[in-house]
Amino acid sequence: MTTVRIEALGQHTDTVVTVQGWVSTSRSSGKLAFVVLRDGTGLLQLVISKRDVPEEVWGRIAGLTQETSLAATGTVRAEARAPGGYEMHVTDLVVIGASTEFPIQPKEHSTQFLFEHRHLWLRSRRQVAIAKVRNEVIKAIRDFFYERGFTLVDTPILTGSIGEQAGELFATDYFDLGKAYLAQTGQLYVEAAAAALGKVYCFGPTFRAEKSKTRRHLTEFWMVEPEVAFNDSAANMRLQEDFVSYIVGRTIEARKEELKELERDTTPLERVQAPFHRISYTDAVARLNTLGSDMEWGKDLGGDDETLLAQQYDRPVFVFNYPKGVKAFYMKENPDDPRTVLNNDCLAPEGYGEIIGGSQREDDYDRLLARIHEQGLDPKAYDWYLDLRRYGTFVHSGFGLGVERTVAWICGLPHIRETIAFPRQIHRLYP
Ligand code: NSS
Repeated sequence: MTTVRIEALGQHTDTVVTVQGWVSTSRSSGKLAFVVLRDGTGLLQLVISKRDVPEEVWGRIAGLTQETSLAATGTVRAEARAPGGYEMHVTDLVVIGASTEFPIQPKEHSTQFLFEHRHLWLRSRRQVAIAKVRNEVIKAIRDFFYERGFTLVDTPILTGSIGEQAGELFATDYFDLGKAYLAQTGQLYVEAAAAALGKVYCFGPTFRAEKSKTRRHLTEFWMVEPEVAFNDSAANMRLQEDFVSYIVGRTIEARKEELKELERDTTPLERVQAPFHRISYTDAVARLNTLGSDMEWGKDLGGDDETLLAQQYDRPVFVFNYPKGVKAFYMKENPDDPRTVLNNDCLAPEGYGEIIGGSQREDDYDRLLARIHEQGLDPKAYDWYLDLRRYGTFVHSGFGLGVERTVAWICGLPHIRETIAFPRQIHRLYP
């Protein structure tokens, strides 16, 4: 007997096949039973008629509770009204694994309860849809860079004290060498690789011991970080708008079903096309003040300010050239206004806030060293990084896009914790 996945049933109509999966719902009238089966590739309605199956098979119907795993054999027919578009008229059915009192029932559960049962919650239709959107976003990211001749460079997760902000590091003992830290970013390493390969990116998990309990923060998240030799800040923003438009375009095209399952109105996503809006930090502060915010020049934009500003635009907006004081040491000083740096954030519309942080890098040895001192960092730890300015320094820029924030925005989810299978938050390390 041929065993097939539900997604492939279209090639097996009017033939007898076996499918395996888990019971989503089941109901029986005493003579006729309907079971909706789920195998991760789709849904299939099983129709079991008492008179068409041996008595022992009919005897199993009562045990087909939610999430029971089973194998069913029968003839497949197209049936437009059935979930998934096909129906199987069952001639044999074997229970693989019973499931009594599955903890997640088709009713309201608290968020706390659902995250405690995340390993089971993943099976729900919404969670499956989110996982598939995430998979598409990641594939789009890799394709975008591959098509444009970028080389993927895998950067270390165990690092010396190198990163964004000293206070937000996870540390672990590292043999005779003292502490190792989980990477907050791969950026400094891809800067080195950019001098070898021209256009590079890294893509992996990054870690921040931030005590931020917001809907936009995880302690472990995935970030993709391209770095391009000879790109200045303006070219960096052009790359970002092409990149984000590509990801969104691909996902709304390829994941229509999943976005429908998530009840995402894709109209605002269809507008996500280059060019994006651009506003300088200084103008943004003035704009925010006219909108009623008490934002002061010199401070970083908070989540509320980002939301308020982004609401003024119909597509993503770049806020560029922030004050030096609120940004990382490696950003290049703005020659036209040394109080600021040549950087940008990209704010997503509809209240989703910052999805990208990027900048042109300080390529001047002396200025970079001065910034390292100013920020109280240990110059010895950055000696290799300074080498990039000693040996053939070059204008270069790059950025980091957070995968979870991007997926939350595309799916229309209020919180990023559902965008990753097993989210790590300050108060959650299990399952
Ligand atoms: O801190 S960033 O703004 N920038 C960097 O790490 C640079 N080293 C990137 C680069 O230029 N190569 O983080 C970049 C993005 C940010 O816009 C968010 O989308 C995401 O990473 N991000 C986060 N996502 C989830 N949780 C947390 N805690 C988080 N922090 C940043």
